[in-house]
Amino acid sequence: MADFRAIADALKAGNAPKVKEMVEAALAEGVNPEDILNKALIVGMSEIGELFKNNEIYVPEVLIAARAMYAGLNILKPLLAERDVKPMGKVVIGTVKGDLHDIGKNLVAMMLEGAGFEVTDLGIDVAPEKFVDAAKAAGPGCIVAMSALLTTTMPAMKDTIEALKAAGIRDQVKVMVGGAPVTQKFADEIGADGYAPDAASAADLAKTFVA
Ligand code: B1M
Repeated sequence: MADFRAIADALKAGNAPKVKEMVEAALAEGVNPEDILNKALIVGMSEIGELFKNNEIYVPEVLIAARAMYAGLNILKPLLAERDVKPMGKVVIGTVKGDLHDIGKNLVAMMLEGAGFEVTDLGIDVAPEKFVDAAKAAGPGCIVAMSALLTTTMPAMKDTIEALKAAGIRDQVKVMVGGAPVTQKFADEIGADGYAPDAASAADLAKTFVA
């Protein structure tokens, strides 16, 4: 009988080989891949998010846990695609134009993926038009997630929202922003739909957009 709790705990301990082994064993037993995703990987990753949010663990532990999550997720992905299991929602994420910082953005992308979202990571130095093209490709209802670490690149978030408006798709997407210099006040000023101070809160916020 698959032990979802044990898989979640191995993920939290960052034990990628163990996660891989237990996911494979669960599949061999005939356990539904969706159950492994929802009851083991997402549970473990969301507990990691809480610990990180409460400063009980730090970036290295999150990265190690995320690596263990991917060890399981990479096995499940093709099976979930075959079964046409719908993701929680779609997110296009990137660090805005002019900005090369990606450690925080990568953590946010990992937490979103760990929460069951299909994430398209556009990388760093992402121009507004590139966000627009990716949002069009992801389709209505997707989330556009932008990260900025420099005060000088924060205006690119507003530029991207303006580009979404100019493309006629602003009302079809949700926009969330974050990064060390970004605040709720700034998010409100530029007309974003939401702001999150950390990666775990970003996943929580994204869930509210698709609820
Ligand atoms: Co740069 N850098 N940097 N840097 N760098 C800062 C940001 C800085 C505060 C350092 C300082 O002066 N004290 C400063 C910015 C000052 C300002 O604008 N106010 C700065 C500067 C000035 C620069 C350069 C201009 C330096 C130079 O060349 N003169 C240059 C700019 C390059 C460019 O982007 N065009 C530069 C370059 C670099 C490196 C390339 C060397 C490197 C980046 C490597 C990389 O990312 N691959 C780097 C680094 C590492 C930093 C610091 C040291 C660390 C940033 C980081 O990764 N933090 C940083 C100083 C600091 O913060 N102590 C600094 C860890 C990460 C987990 O946190 O990214 O905040 P963070 O992400 C958090 C939250 O903010 C949130 O969740 C994450 C996890 O909880 N979050 C979101 C992030 N995105 C989100 C999106 C969301 C929601 C939440 O929704 C979509």
